Amino acid sequence: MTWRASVLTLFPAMFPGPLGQSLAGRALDTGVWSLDITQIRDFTQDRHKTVDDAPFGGGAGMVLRPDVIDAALNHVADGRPILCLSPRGRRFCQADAVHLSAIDGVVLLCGRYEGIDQRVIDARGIEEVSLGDYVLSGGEPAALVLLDAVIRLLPGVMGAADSAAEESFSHGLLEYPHYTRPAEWCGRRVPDVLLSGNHGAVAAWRREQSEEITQHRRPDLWVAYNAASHGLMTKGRLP
Ligand code: JF5
Repeated sequence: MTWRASVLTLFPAMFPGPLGQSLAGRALDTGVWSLDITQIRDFTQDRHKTVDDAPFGGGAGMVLRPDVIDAALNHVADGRPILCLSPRGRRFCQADAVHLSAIDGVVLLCGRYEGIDQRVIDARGIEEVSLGDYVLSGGEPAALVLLDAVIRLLPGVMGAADSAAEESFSHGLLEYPHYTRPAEWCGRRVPDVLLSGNHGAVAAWRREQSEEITQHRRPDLWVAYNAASHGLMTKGRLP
C-alpha cells in the first residue's frame, strides 16, 4: 500500500522540501507514499539535549552518540532497512532505487558532524550509502535525492513517457540529445535525420549518439555496457 519513508534528522524543517512539490508532492498528498520525520534531539537524556561528543582517540569534529541514535531508531524501526547517507557508504545506484521501491519503505538516518558512533551502525545493521564522492554538510540533501529516485518509481507516480525513458537508461547508455521546435534557432538547425520521417534512420542516429556520448562522458558505463555484450553482433565483433 503506502510506501513509508521515515527520516531521522537534526533539521526536520528541511523536509519534505522539494519532495512536497511536483510529482512527489502530488503522490505524497494522494497517499502513494508517506513521510514521518523524527527529531533526533528529542531522544537525548540530559537537559542540554546533547546529541554529539568528541571522538575517542582525539581528532577534529564531533560524533553522534550511539545511545541517542538508538533511542530515536526505537521510535521508528520496524523491519524496514535502515540507511545512513554518508560519503563513506557504498555507492547508491538506480538498481538500489528499484529495489527500495519494491519493498514497504525505508528508514533514513541523516548524519552530521564527523559521523555516527560505529557501534550503533553495527548493532542496528545500518547500511551506509553514498550518493557520490563529495562531502555535504549533512545527510539531509542526500536523503531528499534518494527519496526522489525511489518515489518516481512507485506505481502511478510517473507517466508512460517517463517510464519509457527510464527503460532506455536501464539499458546502460546515456540519453541521446533531444530537439523540439523551432527547427532553426539562432542559426542552429535540428539534425536533418530527425526531420526526415525515417523512423529507422532516427533510431539508428539516436543509438549512435547515445554510444558516442557514453564513451566520451562515462567510460565506466561504456565498459559495463560492452561487457554485457550489447550490440556485439551488429558491430561485427563476433562471428
Ligand atoms: C555526511 C559525515 C554524513 O556528505 C554526505 C554524502 C555524500 N555523498 N553521499 C552522502 O552525507 C553527509 C557528511 C559527513 C556523515
